[in-house]
Amino acid sequence: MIRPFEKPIYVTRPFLPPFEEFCRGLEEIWDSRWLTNNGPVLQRFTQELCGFLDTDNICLFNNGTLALQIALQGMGISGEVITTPFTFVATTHALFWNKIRPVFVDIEPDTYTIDPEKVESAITPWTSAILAVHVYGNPCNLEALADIAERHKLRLIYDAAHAFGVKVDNKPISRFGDLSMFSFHSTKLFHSIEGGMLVFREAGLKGLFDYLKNFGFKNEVEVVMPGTNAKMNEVQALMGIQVLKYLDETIGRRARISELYRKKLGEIPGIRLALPPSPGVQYNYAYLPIEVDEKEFGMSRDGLYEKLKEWNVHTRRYFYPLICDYPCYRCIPVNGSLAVARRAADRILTLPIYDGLALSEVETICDIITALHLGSGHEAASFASEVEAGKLS
Ligand code: T4K
Repeated sequence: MIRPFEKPIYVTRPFLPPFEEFCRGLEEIWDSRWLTNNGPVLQRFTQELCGFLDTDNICLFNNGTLALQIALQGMGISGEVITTPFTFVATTHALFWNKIRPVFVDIEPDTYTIDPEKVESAITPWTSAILAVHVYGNPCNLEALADIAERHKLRLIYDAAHAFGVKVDNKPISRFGDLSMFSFHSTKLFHSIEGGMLVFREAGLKGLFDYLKNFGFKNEVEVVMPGTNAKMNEVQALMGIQVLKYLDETIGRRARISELYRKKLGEIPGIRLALPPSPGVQYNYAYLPIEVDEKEFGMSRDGLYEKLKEWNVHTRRYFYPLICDYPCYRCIPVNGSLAVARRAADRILTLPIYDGLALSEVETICDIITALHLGSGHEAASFASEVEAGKLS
């Protein structure tokens, strides 16, 4: 008999390096008494990332949202930017904070990334850039977007928040487009507690980004522009250095989890794994999105989300609702139909995947989903009533 999990199974859990290893790193920070403002650990982290990504053009920030805001500001993006509504709300917020008008267009059904054809048809004289998202770490249609950007003289910016470690034709995903933003938030497979990174083509942007993240200071007495405070601190950088050491192992373990989900869920009618194997792409297995077909599965995506909670499995509906449906963005006219994005927002559920999730736990999650499909969720119902009765917390 399948039993509900005793402890909650979350959609993700941060990877943590061995505690003693982190403490040794902290000792160095204690000894130096240098906590932030471009300290030695941040410089080391920057060097390591330059090596990892094979470029000198990177800049680190205290989170991905501010990194993206500063990228748009530093690149002088204005007017309209064509973007996707199927993403985390920070993608659009970064435009808003720069007084840029988002133009939402539909996504592609297989990768959930922005549809290049829709991008092309939304271009106006006011369009200055495309802001595309490698959602779940699925690479966008890189060639088509580059072609459109070149022909229309638009900047091509990638929100690569989910895509650290992804490679296309053996090249880091940051090689594509004018600039990519990565999030190092704790919920990401690679993290620095909180953090963000810009990787860019033009070396000249580095100085600008450095000013913008540090109040615009050039030296003690000169402020060259109205910057903000978006610096990564030394403890964040230490976590980043230590997590980076384990990245390959982490991705390997996630690949095995993903494979097991694919095998087990592939047998259930109405469940489709939304991570298409694609030639030339090395995935990072950051998320485990599935599409639920209510008719075939016998339960809606929301029904499954609620039912799984009764089994102590806490999935997420990344990304529902669509950004254009949030009250603060509802006033923005939408370009054409968003049928594919709406379907994805209504059907996708992201299942637990993280380093430390045991394969036996994945088996159980899949067994629960199978049981729910077959309509034999009696144990779940009794678990829920025990919770209600205060027998379980
Ligand atoms: N662009 C895109 C496409 C993004 O997805 C994001 C962020 C950004 C831009 C902005 O980057 P940042 O400024 O965040 O660097 C989470 C993250 O906070 C957010 O970083 C992420 N995307 C988004 C997709 O997910 P929530 O509100 O879902 O997180 P939360 O706190 O509910 O955490 C999810 C689960 O993770 C929890 O149920 C339990 C677990 N958890 C979480 C934390 C923070 C832990 O076990 N330990 C933890 O410390 O937004």
